[in-house]
Amino acid sequence: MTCNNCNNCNNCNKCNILLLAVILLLSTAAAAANVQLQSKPSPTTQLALDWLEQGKLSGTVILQRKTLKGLKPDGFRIERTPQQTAILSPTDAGLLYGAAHLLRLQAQGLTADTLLTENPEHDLRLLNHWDNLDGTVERGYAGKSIFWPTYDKPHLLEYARRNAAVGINGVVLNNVNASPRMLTTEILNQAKTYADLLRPYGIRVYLAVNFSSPAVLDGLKTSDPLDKQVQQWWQKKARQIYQLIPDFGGFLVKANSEGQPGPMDFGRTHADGANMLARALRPYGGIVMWRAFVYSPSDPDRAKQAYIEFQPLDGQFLDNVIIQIKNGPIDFQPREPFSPLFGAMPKTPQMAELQITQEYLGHANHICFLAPMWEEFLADIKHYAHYTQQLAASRLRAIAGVANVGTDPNFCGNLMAQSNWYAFGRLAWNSSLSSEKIAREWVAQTFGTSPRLSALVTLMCQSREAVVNYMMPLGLHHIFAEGHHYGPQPWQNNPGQRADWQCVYYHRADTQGVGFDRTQATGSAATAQYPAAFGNLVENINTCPDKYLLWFHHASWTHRCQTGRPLWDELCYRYQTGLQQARHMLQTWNALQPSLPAADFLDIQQRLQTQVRDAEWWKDACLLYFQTFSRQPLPDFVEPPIHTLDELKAIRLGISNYENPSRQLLNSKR
Ligand code: GCV
Repeated sequence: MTCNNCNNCNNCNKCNILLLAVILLLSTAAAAANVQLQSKPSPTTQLALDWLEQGKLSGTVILQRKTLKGLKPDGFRIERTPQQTAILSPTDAGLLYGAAHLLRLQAQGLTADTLLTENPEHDLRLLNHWDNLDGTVERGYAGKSIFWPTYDKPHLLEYARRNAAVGINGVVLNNVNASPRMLTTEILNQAKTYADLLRPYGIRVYLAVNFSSPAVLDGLKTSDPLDKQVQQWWQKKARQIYQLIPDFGGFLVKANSEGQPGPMDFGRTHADGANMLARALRPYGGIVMWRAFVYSPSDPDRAKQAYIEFQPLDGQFLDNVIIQIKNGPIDFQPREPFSPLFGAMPKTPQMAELQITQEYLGHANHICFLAPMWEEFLADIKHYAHYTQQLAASRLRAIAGVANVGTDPNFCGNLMAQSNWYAFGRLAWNSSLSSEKIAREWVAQTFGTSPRLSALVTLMCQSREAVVNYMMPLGLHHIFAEGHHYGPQPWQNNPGQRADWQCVYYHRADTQGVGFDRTQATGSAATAQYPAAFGNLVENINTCPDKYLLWFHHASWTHRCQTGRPLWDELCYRYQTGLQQARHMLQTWNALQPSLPAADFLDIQQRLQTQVRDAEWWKDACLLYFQTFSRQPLPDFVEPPIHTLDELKAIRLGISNYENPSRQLLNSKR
């Protein structure tokens, strides 16, 4: 554990004295808003003091570094008496989080309990930036990279503040599709600049690395992890990094996935690759986050492949390796069951990877609050995969979110999307928080506490289900347009390409029914990878929740859903409901105009209008297409389609220009 004062010692004498000075100074004198400090506190405690002062927190607040039983390093205790409020924490970062907590309460018109203790559930709460060195952001909808090729200091510091305010304490600075150039001296020096700027906010930097770096950067004959020279190359690189960045967090690796190099290129395993990097980082306390997002065709069902590749490696990873797993077994769909890998590797630390950026949820055009999706996932892995117990016993407790941040002045492409960044941080701290509580907190801090704004909280909490309904209800998945993943293309079926890159592979519609049979009885047996309680539940079509029906079953068009409706009617009902929910969101927003800043109101209003048109598009495209298989009329409750299937099939959106002329059709007939 490094000391918080200099970040590179183990509580040396020098640092102990410094810490003592800060404690005395803060505990005897530091009423946040009105006390003159006689000597400098640490940069982190100074930030806490600044926040409290700027937040005009009423009364006297004392910050005190203190080790208390039951407090984790980043945890804090708040003790409130009529005279003063004390924030106590073993670390400066904990004091900062405590200050943020007080401000969060104040923004909601609340005061702290007389005694409250907060500990983070995950020690490492990380953002993953999919930022490329040329400034583009993979799946980014909020402008360019905030790191590459250059940065704007005020924007970066505000980004840091927002992270720290929700407890995010680590950032991976670059895309998992990593350029080997990331490890050049020039780029590492730039990473050092970011590490220095982010450090006061309690944020460490991490890098995504390309497994072929030794060969590509320095001409080694191989990047085989069992090769001595390769091992030495990584050791030397680690030494160089830690000389520049003493508190460097570690590496994130996407290996043997979607064309990225990895140990399997040399006949080695993921464990061989991860352990080689882990050995290089270990002397400095660094970790390796090794992604399990792999889908080599080891099985005809893509949903099974990561489990097949990783589960047998349980117990083979060194203790500074953690396996990073996307929440679902496919790829950040609007709704997926949890990945069966969770809980299936009891001897290996695991971390969840959530996607904050809305790759599959309407980019920055659709308003979709993601906390309900994450709440559902977290509840499921707690219930079925014993996540809480596993976390408690784990050597490394971490969680990551793929960032939705860019150079846009509002960071996230639109103001409402900031709520997802906020929600990720809050859930990383405490995964038991409800979506509703998080939404309430965010609304209060963003727009104030007018009682009318409770309608916005409701809108947010319902928005994810609306998106699922108009895009992919009942367990449908991956029927997006290829490439940019915006808009429907359930008919996509490119001859000669990988089967599992085609939409028809996922929905398997035919005249009998629709859905992917993943049962043991008749299908791919993906259900067998799950803990029995979940596997049995979804194996049986009569007990499988409707929300996962077509994920696990090829259900007949006449199958009676749990609502009592036959499948075709239910599908129609969901798409129609999704459209109505999108319209309702727009109406709710319109009614909130007096309570909202004008520019934000108009910007989100326009996006909601687009969202309604897109919901019509999804409904028409999917129902007309699936109707060619069900051969049944649209029930009366479904609005007649605005567009024909042929017209909708003709829409071709560019990968980077999805607002191109072919989209005009969606407006033209309204
Ligand atoms: C960073 C999906 C996305 C890719 C992403 C990949 C991953 O395939 O579409 O953009 O690449 O997941 O998570 O590695």
